[in-house]
Amino acid sequence: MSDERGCTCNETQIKCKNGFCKPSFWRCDGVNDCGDNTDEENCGNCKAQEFRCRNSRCIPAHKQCNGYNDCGDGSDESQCEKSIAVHCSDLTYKCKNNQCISKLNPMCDGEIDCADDSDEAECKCGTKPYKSSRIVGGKDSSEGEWPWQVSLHMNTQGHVCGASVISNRWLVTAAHCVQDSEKFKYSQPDQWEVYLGLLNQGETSKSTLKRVKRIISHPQYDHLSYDNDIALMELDSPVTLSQNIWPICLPEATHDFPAGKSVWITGWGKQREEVDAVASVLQKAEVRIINNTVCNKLMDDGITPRMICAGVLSGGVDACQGDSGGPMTSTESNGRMFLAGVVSWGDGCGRRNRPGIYTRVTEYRSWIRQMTGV
Ligand code: 4AZ
Repeated sequence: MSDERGCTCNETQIKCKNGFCKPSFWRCDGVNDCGDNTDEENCGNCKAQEFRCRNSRCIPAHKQCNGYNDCGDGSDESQCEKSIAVHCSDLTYKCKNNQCISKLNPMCDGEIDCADDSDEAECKCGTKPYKSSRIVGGKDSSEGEWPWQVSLHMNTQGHVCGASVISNRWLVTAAHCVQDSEKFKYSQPDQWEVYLGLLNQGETSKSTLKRVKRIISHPQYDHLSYDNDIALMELDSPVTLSQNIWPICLPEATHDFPAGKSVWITGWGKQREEVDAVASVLQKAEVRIINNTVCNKLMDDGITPRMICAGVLSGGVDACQGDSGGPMTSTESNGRMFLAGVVSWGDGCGRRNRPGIYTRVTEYRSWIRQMTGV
C-alpha cells in the first residue's frame, strides 16, 4: 500500500492521518477505513471519554461494564465478562422465560446466559460436521464445507437459484426466485428439483434429490424494489441430515452483524457478469458487511432497512445471477455459522462501488418461526 500513502486527495476524498485518501462517504460509517480510525473520529456523536451505545446514546466511558444498563439497550454491558439482566428492548436478547440479557448475540455461543438455558437450547445448526478440508472472484469450495447450501433446479432449465437448509424440512430462499415468469411457473412447487449435499453441478447423482411440497413467498415482497425478498420452501419429505446436509443457524431479531465484518457468500452463479454459464463447482468468496447508510448512497437510495449490503468496494468479488436465494454465512463467536443474508440483487456483478444486496434475515425471524416452527 506504500504507493497510496502521501497522495494528494481529490475533492471526493478525505485525508487520513496516516496519509491514505479514502472516499468521503466512508466518514463516520462505523468502519475504520483509514486503518488509524481518523475517518471515524469527531463524528459529532460522543466526546472522547464517552462510550457510544448501540442506540446512539453517549454515556461516560467508565460506566461500561459496571453492572448497570446505562445505555438502556444493554450495549454498555454487552461485551463484558458477565451478562446481566436488563429491561427488554428492540436491541436485547429475550430468553424463553421472557427475561432479557445484556450480552450481544448470546444465542448458541457455547455459554449459558439465560437462567433457563434457553439461549443454548436449540443449537443443532451452523457447524460444519465435515472438518476436512458463482460467485465472482471466488474459489472452489470443498465437500461438506457449506452443508446448508442447496441448488434449486427448475425443470429443463437446470440450476437457477440457491437456498439454505434451516431444518430437515425447510429451506430459505429469495422471493424473486419463486415468482412466475411468462415461460416458467416458478411459484409452483412441482416445477422444482432440490439438490442437497451437492458440490459439483456435474455430479447431481451423488447428491440428495428432494421435491417441494409448499412454497411460501413473503406476502410483502415487492418485485420493483426487491423489498422483503425472502421465501420458504417445504420439502415433500424430511431430509436425512448428514456430514453434507446440515442446517445453518437463524439469527434472532436482535442479532448484530456489524459493518466491516467478514462474511462468506456461496453459490453456483455466474463467475462473471458477462457470461451466461453458471459455475460447476460451488464457489465461495469473502466479503465485508457495509453500513446501510453508506450502501444507500452507493445504490441510489435503493436500500431499505430490510436489506443488508456486503461486498468489496474496489470490485471483483460479489454474488451474481444464479447465486440468488443462497446464503450469506457469518461465523459467530464460537465458530458457529448464522444466516446473515439471502442473495437478492445488485447492479451487475463485482462492479466498483456497487456492493451485493442481501435480504436481512434478522428482520424475518418471527415470520420464519410462525410459518415453519423453526
Ligand atoms: C441476479 O441477477 C443477481 N451482485 C444477484 C446478485 C447480484 C447481482 C445480480 C449481486 O440474480
